[in-house]
Amino acid sequence: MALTTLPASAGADEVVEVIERDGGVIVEDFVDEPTRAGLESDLRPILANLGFGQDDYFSGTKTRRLGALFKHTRHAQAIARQQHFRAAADHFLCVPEHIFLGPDRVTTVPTVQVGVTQAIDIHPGEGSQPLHRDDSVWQWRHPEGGRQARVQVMVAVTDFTADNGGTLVIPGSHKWDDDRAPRQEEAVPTEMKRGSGLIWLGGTYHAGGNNRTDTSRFGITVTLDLSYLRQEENHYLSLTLDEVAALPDDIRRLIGYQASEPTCGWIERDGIMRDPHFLFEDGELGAAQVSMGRRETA
Ligand SMILES: O=C(O)CCC(=O)C(=O)O
Ligand SMILES: [Fe+2]
Repeated sequence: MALTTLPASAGADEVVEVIERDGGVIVEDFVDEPTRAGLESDLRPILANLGFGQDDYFSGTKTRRLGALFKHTRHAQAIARQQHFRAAADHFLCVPEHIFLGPDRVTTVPTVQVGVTQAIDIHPGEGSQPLHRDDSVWQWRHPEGGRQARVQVMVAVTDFTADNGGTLVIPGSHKWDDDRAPRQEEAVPTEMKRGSGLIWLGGTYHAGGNNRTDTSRFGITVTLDLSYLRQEENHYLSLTLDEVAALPDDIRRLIGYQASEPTCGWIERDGIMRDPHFLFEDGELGAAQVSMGRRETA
């Protein structure tokens, strides 16, 4: 079963309906050509100066990854604002819940925030990633009252094909519980023209694919996440970096300058997703890399 592709003229209802059913959908012309070309010309030169990933479990060894995209290109803004993406995030994430304040039943509606911005450039010879759910960063459980925590997009900067590592997706896997392991033969490749976007849920199993061609597959992923998946008090803005540096190591880590398995809280430096505590280790990058956790089964 291939993923459904909708034209850019599709309504929000159609996009939501297909995602409800399959866990993901491809939208053609997700960004216009000037935006796609701008993303490519702003980011390719930066990527070209980065090394490859350093682990064959997740990040790959023939893949270049760049984060902090709002710093590197103004065209990333168009992705975060794209209408189908936002409509899907509104539908799946901005779900009202009630709480009680004494006798008063009060409705709360979460907002969304950008969780990840990452350019992913898969070079020839890269193998496929293990199939995974990106909401694993919070150990999200399924079904969590049917709630989703993340709506994500992969924008094709180059064409995505079955041969060049087009994102593998298991349709319908957003409905699976946590005891079912994903199998490679259940996954279908995302085949889409450059400028298109694959929108999928944090609970949908997917993976970067194997690039068997001689050119790179360049995509940009942006996530919209539940805004409350963060610290209640915003220590990042309450203390300056100098004030944080003056704190003892254990307190610094406690207020957020530490990543959590698997891969939550990273900062990209030199193309590697790093545990942020390296920032305070005498300016040394160190070997700090986020960890996916320990493998229990082969
Ligand atoms: O590059 C891709 O197609 C997917 C990458 C991915 O799923 C990830 O790095 O979490
Ligand atoms: Fe992923």
